[in-house]
Amino acid sequence: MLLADHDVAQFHELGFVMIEGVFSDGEVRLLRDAFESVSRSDHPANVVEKHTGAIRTAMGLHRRHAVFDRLVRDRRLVEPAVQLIGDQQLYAQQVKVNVKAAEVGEAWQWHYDFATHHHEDGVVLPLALNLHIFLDDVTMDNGPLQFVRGSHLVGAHETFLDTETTSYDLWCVSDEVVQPLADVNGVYTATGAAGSLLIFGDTLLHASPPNTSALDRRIFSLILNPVANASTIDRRHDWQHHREFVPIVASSATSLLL
Ligand SMILES: O=C(O)CCC(=O)C(=O)O
Repeated sequence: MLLADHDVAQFHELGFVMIEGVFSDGEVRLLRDAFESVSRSDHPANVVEKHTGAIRTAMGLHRRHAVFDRLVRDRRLVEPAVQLIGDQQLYAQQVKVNVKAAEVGEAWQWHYDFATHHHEDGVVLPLALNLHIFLDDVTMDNGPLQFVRGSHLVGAHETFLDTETTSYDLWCVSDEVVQPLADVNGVYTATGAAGSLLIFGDTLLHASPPNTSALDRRIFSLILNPVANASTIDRRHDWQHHREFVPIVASSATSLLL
């Protein structure tokens, strides 16, 4: 699946692109079931929220369930990534579902992914793409992602390591840095139906508020990075940054349903 020219243009201008209706209802059900199965296991890659113990994120999923192994090779993810990054061999750097459970799902602070990839994993260039599939309808109330439009064009923002706010350590950007840019460029809130595909780059400023609604908000996330730009530091768990730098080959299958 290739992106239309206007989607590619939007990605370069704003730093993200969203396409609704990419995965069918049946595929979304399959992915939710696979997630429910891995989330029940006692595994260190299931990270829980700081305040309630509800699951926050489940990582390393392509190594833990056959459906996610198929998904990381799905042409609807791999082909647009190659199109946007350029003709490079890509590996699966991180494979997870960020949950944000109804009423207890906590925030993700303002950050850009490359700050963590660089500081923690020694990745040299901000080339990775974060590809999301909505596993629930994402609304204004259940903790949608927010992006500062065009913030990927500004250059490196000053960062700090936040080990306090949530259970997941993250290199963050302060509100004092984000706010002036958000005032000028505007903020886009990524709402949409389950089955939507959202793609954003490594230097785009983003965050998401707590889930104050009665509806879960589960989002699958695959980060693809060029093999030539692989991590150089092995400090974090493998499930936080995989070190099997094997190029992903897009599958010829047109559906996840066998
Ligand atoms: O799931 C969320 O709300 C935030 C996810 C995020 O920030 C990320 O994938 O980098």
